[in-house]
Amino acid sequence: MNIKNIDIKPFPDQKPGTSGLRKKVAVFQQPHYLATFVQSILNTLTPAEKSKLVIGGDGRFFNPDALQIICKVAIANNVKELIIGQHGLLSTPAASCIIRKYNANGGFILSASHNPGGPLGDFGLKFNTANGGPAPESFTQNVYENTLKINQYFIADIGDIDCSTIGNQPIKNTTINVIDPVSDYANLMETLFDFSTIREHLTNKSISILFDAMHAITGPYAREIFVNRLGAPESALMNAEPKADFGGEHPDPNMAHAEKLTKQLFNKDGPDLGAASDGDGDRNMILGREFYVTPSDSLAIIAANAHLIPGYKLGLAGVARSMPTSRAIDVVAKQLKIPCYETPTGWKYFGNLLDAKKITLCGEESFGTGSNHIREKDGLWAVLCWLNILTVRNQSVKQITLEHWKAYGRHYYSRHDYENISSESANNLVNQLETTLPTLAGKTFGGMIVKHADNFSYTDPIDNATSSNQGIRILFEDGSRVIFRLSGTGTEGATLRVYLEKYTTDDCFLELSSNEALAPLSLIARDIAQILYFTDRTCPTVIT
Ligand code: VG1
Ligand code: CO
Repeated sequence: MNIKNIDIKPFPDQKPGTSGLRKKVAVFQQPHYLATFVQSILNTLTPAEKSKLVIGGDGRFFNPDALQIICKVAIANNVKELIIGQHGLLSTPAASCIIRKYNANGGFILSASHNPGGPLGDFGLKFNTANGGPAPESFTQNVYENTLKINQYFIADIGDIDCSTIGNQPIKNTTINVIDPVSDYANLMETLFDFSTIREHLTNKSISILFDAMHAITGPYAREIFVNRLGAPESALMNAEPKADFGGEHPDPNMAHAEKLTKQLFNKDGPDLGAASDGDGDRNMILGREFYVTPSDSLAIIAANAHLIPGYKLGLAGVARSMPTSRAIDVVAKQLKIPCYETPTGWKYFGNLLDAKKITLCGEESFGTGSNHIREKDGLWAVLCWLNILTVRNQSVKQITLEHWKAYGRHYYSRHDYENISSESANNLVNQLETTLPTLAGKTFGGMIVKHADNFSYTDPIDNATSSNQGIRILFEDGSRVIFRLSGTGTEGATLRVYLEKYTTDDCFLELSSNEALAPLSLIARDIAQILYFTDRTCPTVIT
């Protein structure tokens, strides 16, 4: 077999963002673009670090072509074994599970997560390391530096590889091992949750669930777990056939995009639990009957009830949340007398804490929740946490949340996204905020006094790596917070995220809508950042 050495010029735009390299499909379709990036990743690994690699993706448009390119480049680079999800499919949490289970050195995840798919949509590639988690910033930086100077890549000159037949096949020095994408992950879930009790409740219909896979990767996983293993009816699944363009919809599990699911839950006869996951299966939205649980509250409630779940009954070593995530989890950690870490946005920052056994659970406000069972956030795992808690507590999602607020206080929370603004306006807005930061402490806005304002910087407690400029935060005397960050996952212009949080322990305010409770803070945020002036926007595009 021939190995071709292809001479190329570096692509200047291969800098990964919050979660891998994400671009419009057309960018990835340029000749040599993907192969060059894959070669840069392989150049950054030592021979021992690229002996066994996993490949799988969320099945979006370009997934099959990308799969072939990655395999052929890996074969040309003498990777000894490639473990591939059948048809090139693996949810992000399943990829993490498989890297860990088979002691692989890492893996390629083909996904742009919650971003739209199809020929005009987005594609992405992420590299995870041997712990099953997203590569740390230092590795990604080395890959990026390589992309700026790379001048050739290697590719096997062969026909397409069969990735649809389960089993092993040798190609040159590489063994191609095609595996079932679902069973290892489903087996792992069985070790963590009380499947027999959940099965009892689902089959005798004392609990009902409706899960929206949003035409994305979780469909087959949800069918195996909820229907085959837990006895829920097939009607418990919505949009469970993965489609390359996600049915033309936006596979982002929030009430705006999972509109039909939300409608069915906001109904007095609706199911007990409603849930949705994103394109690659790592996010989750939790709904109860006529009730929405914010992701930050969901994390806190799972932590407070973790002792009811078999996999966590021995207690939690500690917990962590990304900086913009609400501090509901901090209050639970305090009560449990366990540490609570605050990390920058992005799952990669939880990896060291999980590996060092400092934390057991962690999460982000962006519909991400997870634990030490893998090194990615995990949508179906979060749904199983709630199912397990519901069976033990015998209360509704709403009752459990209201009781949680009574016991711990409530963190009103909302994220306002201003999507697709020009990069120039976004940068000007952030620069202006930066210059005013030192002058803010002590000032009063709408009756609220600023206690502290800074740009968040994080030093990893395990390897001391420092990450600065991770989001502007303004903390008020009463414990409220306003945070501003620019998204690192978009592919068009810039997205400004404004995170609003206000805490109350006063019983008479507990059931206020978050819109009402956060309205004054929202005005203050708009004022301090001069959002209208810099962006010309009078309101956000998406509120979650
Ligand atoms: C967003 C979220 C962040 C999450 C990241 C990847 O990043 O805010 O919390 O970790 O997406 O999630 P950003 O930089 O756009 O705010 V996923 O499900 O897109 O891999
Ligand atoms: Co995702």
